[in-house]
Amino acid sequence: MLEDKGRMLGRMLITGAAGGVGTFLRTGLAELGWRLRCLDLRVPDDPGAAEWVVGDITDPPTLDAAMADVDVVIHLAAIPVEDHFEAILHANIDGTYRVYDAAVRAGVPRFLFASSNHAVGYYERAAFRDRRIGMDARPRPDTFYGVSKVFGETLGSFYHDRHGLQVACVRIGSCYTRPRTRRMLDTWLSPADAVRLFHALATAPDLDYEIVYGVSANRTAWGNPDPARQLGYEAQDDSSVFADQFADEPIDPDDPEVRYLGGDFTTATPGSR
Ligand code: 15L
Repeated sequence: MLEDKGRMLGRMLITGAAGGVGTFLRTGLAELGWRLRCLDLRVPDDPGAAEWVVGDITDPPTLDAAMADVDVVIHLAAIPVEDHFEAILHANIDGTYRVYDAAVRAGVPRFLFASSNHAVGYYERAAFRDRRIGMDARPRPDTFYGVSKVFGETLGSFYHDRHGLQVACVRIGSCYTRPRTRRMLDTWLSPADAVRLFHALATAPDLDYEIVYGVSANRTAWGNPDPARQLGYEAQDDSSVFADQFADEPIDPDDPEVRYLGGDFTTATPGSR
């Protein structure tokens, strides 16, 4: 075990570790000294130094094997966009339940759930020009995908209250190497800040249950940064450095990408993304 600010780093399970965010996190967290166990449907071409478990999160024996001697779970595995409700129900709702349940049965103390900005995607952007949206705002999911993320946040609250699981739910914005759209200037989470954020949440000395926004220090961010900051996250990157590349784009206030926090997810239909 390695020590980080007085807290011992142990074994971390990352579900969905072969995906985009999973790849950013497993690369950066390994460099910080975490002993990683990665779970996904396949081993990627760049497996790194991690131990890999190949299987489906809805398979109990796979999960039981993956949870052995784990100190922190980062649950990323999910359908990452809108889809038919039956598919979302299987992967994102039943799958998330099974991962939480396996973690509690295995005695894992801490659980970091990858929620999404789409848990509040139907709020209008204009309402948050001069103020930040906090955790007290009721969820307004913009898709069945967003509903599944609200479910995961709520299930985490239940598992915290019933079983004492330490839970942080991260409403991840847009985690890519750079913003891909103008809207992402608000929601960008740089890969390096994603590593900083999840490392902070994994090592925070006092975590009960919290919902935090997963974004970089973007000048136009709309989520309240305080809960994540109080858990030790200090974002270092800012999407403003990319703003010029979108400067010539017309801004149509009726465009869902402009009007809503969740952008064009508000008009997404299964398979449209
Ligand atoms: C998400 O939660 C999606 O999984 C990701 O693909 C992006 O669409 C992101 O939201 C976003 O809002 O940019």
